[in-house]
Amino acid sequence: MNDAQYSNDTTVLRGALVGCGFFAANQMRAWQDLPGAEIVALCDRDAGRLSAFGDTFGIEHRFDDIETLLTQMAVDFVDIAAPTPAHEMLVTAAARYGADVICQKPFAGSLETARRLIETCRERGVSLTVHENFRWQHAVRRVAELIAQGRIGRPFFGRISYRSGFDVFANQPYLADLPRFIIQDLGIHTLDMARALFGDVERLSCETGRVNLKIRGEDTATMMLRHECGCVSVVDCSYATTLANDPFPQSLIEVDGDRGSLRLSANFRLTIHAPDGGATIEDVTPHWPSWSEAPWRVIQQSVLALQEDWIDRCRSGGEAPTCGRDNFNTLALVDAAYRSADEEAVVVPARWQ
Ligand code: NAD
Ligand code: 89V
Repeated sequence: MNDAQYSNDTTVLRGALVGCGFFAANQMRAWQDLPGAEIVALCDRDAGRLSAFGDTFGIEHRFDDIETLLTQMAVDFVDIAAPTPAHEMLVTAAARYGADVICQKPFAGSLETARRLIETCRERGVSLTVHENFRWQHAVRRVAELIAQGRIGRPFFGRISYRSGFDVFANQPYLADLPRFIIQDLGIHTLDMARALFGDVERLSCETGRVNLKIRGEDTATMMLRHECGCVSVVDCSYATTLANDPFPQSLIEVDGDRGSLRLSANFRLTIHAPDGGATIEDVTPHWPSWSEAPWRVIQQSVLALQEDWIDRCRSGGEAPTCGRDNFNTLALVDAAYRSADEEAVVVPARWQ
């Protein structure tokens, strides 16, 4: 659909949710909270999951394949919560039927595929939004807002730190088998936050490690980014860190500017340090969705915020901040991080142009 078809329109957008696994429940609950959109059909290749999900959320129209769904149901958008290997086929099918696309991260398995999907959606006149939710966390948005307002002057250093020992493999067992794990699954979010706060990246270096020998991929990564604005950031993530008060799944943020600094701590206290030595503490605890539950609340809040913004932009004609073209540059940082670790070199990431 093009933007003009939605503008000044208060009809409820009709969507299909594809993939009824672990994470889809968050997207589904968020849609149910939002009056501007309704999920009218579900699709999953796994009959058991499809049936359980449909019953839980009261969705009658259920399909085991996207083509049949799109032939039989008129939908404005397709929300894809299936894993990355299925994305190319699903995005292409949705675009072919003229439906706007929301797609989970990583939205493509390679930069080449990402380019192809962006072009396909453009040619078909449908929007492509990546469901990159971490930058939609309330506390992260407040940090971004303070930086944009110039509250700490020009940022010259940033740190986005995600360290945890939480057993992510319990809910998402497939993560243990990924040859590339933490950067591709989690670092993609923290790298995207670095871009949201400090802009695009000129060069990047990365060191990885595997502490948990029961999994295939790396579970620690430490990345250093030189942003175009001159700011240098350290983006570090670990699933091998033992902590008494594990902040999972929060990211802790530090930003130093030439007129002050910011510190976001795990208890949702954001401290703004001023040049005169004073400090102001803001409580940036989000308003939690009614259906959210520990420890997933920060993620669930960000899912709701992303989807709410997506509906607003459909109405106003704007493009989502995490549209395909924007997210290409985040995907390029993931690609650059692995290249840097493999080649033991500083890497210049690809860039959408
Ligand atoms: P999952 O394995 O629990 O669920 C995926 C579902 O997709 C399964 O039920 C599977 O049968 C179905 N599926 C696969 N191929 C399909 C196809 N061609 N057509 C229809 N259904 C198909 O996985 P998950 O943990 O829910 O992850 C799904 C996606 O969400 C991944 O891309 C993952 O990276 C992402 N994710 C994002 C976040 C976040 O915070 N943004 C968190 C967790 C997972
Ligand atoms: O966001 C994600 O993709 C999840 C988690 C936060 C658990 O790593 O896999």
